[in-house]
Amino acid sequence: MSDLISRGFRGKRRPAEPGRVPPGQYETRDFPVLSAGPTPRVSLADWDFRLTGNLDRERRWTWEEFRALPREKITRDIHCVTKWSKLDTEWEGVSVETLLEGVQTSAEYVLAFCDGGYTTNLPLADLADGKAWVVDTYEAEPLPPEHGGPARLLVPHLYFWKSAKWVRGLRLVDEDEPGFWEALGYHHYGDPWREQRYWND
Ligand SMILES: Nc1nc2c(c(=O)[nH]1)N[C@H]1C(S)=C(S)[C@@H](COP(=O)(O)O)O[C@H]1N2
Ligand SMILES: [Mo]
Repeated sequence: MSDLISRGFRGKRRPAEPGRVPPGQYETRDFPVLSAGPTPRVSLADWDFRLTGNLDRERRWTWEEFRALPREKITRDIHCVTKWSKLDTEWEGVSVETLLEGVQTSAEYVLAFCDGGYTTNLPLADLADGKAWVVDTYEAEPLPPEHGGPARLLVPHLYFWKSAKWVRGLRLVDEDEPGFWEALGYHHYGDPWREQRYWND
């Protein structure tokens, strides 16, 4: 009897807590790979991270300099516009707030740029107040290349296409300009709780 109960219990997937998954999303335990092109490869010796555009002076970190910055552990839910959500994903990296320390700018928007040419646009305020990170570690392991390693942006409060893989820097800009998917019809902001999937949502 107890055998039966425990077998049944083990086999059953615990449904997501109500309110945890935004409208129109379902929970997955997998980690799907969604890339618009091939996985770019860059050696860590050639890797750097830059802040460019409208700011007092450009900033640049080599891989070693980036790794020496103050780091945070982050546990967040992520939501892909193709409707999967993954709960309690675990990352480590540097908050964008840390990277922006001391930066003087009048820019209100950012275009994140990546190896491979992908871009995505965000309001600077969404990156600046401690809810976005450049992460290099997933579940305590180096971020796998297909998921954006060596480093990706993590902006979990927006749809996951804003979390640019293979990110190499942020361009601070005065005018919002669409990134790769935004130019192809995805919403410029992308709040999953308001289902901002496409231009007119
Ligand atoms: N550089 C780059 N970043 C990207 C993408 C991409 O094609 N290229 N795809 C985006 C989309 S649409 C999603 S849903 C997530 C997927 O991340 P994953 O492959 O780690 O699940 O990465 C986002 N970041
Ligand atoms: Mo996506």
